[in-house]
Amino acid sequence: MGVVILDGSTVRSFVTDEAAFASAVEERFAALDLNGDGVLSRAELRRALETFRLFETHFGADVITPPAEVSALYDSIFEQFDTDHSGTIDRNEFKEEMKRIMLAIADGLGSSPVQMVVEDQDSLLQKAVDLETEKLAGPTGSG
Ligand SMILES: [Ca+2]
Repeated sequence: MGVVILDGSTVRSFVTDEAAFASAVEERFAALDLNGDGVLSRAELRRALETFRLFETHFGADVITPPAEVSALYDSIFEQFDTDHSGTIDRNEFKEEMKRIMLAIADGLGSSPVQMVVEDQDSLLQKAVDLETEKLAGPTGSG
């Protein structure tokens, strides 16, 4: 867990860097695909969302969301990912939806830098910051 400072343009330039974004999403997908069958099931997505601590962030730590409501939220998020309604999320669906989410985050951040707590070194926001740092370091920062 660490604190990163980023604004909308950090996130946006990460998402529009096709190669960097694709490889970060691919890594994320592989980590979430617990049984390695190449698609994400409802249970796998739910576990991922629990890891993101999405609801705590959105609703505040003090608010206890009723379990039925949480299940409904997980279901509705799953439906957003599963655009062809096959009952599973494939790599492409995952990538497209993550792109949409990241761009929504970018819009929300706007141009004023904010501090965010990143729970997980592998998070996409952390990768966005890493990429920007690399770019600022310039071509001399080969690695
Ligand atoms: Ca799977």
